[in-house]
Amino acid sequence: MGTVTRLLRAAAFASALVLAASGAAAAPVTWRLATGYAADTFHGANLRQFADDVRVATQGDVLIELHPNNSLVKLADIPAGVESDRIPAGEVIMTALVKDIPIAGADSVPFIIDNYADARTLWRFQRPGIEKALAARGLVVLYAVPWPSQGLYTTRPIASTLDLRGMNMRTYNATTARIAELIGAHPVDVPMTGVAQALAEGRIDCMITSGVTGTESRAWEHLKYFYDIRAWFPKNIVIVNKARFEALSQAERKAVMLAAHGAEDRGWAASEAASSAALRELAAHGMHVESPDFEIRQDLRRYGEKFSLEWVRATGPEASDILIPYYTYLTSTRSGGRAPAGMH
Ligand code: PCA
Repeated sequence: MGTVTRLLRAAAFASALVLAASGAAAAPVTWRLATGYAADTFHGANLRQFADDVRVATQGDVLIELHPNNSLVKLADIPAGVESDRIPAGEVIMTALVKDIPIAGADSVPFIIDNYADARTLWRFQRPGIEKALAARGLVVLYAVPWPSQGLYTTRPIASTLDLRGMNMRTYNATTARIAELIGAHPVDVPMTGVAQALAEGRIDCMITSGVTGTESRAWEHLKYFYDIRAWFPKNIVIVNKARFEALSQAERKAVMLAAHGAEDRGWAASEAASSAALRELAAHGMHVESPDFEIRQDLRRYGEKFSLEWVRATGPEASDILIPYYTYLTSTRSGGRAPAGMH
């Protein structure tokens, strides 16, 4: 090798080192983010905005590539996928974590939340435990945003939950399946992205989900009644593999977390706005949108209490670590509150 070639090589190597050290030549980091939900739901729009904010704040150094609709991995497999780093990031409904992290189930304890402010209070007390449990599995929490409150859809009017016995009830996780079972309905597991088709095929005659999901699935084509029972406010949580997160520079981590805070605030407001718009849309399509009458409420409460008790027992002291401060806060800020079973 000639001296000139050798010199040129040395110079190229030296400049590569300088570039690498300055970070100028570093390729952008791309996180694929899998979600089991549609891109055009308010959660999807919020995620897009979050990805955009991260890109802008890191000057294109951190890119989040969205894979909606269960297209990359199915919803149920997302937590394990992110844990094993098969996919760097994901969005799941928090109750999907309940088998490994029982306190995630606080999200579907029925009838303990009246409104978005209560839901946010619950999240405040639930978050430290969720963060800790996820950190132990190598996961970092970015943000969580609730679906609107869950209402009851039926093909025909119901006078009590006895009328739900034997109906095919659409469920979306172990929690909703247990509720169907308690009520005496047949659980039919259908992911959100399959609800419209299941309705069209007449495979379900009732379901508990938000006005938003009913609207997006054109529920009115098969279901005629919507009872605004406000059963619970399940949250979607966005997580990232911890090693991936820690591989970012300190400034990038800060930028991601800042964008995540923004996404959380924006998402809660979007959820609330989408909730009222959805109920108006259900009614505009001829659905009977009703508040449940006293008997149905009493009935549902009984099942709700049974479910809460099961959850409190299965979860142990960690359940009280969330629910006691939650109720203490609620009762200190207003008279009453909705006390769950097992916490009286
Ligand atoms: N929509 C999702 C989860 C809760 C909701 O409102 C679904 O029905 O699967």
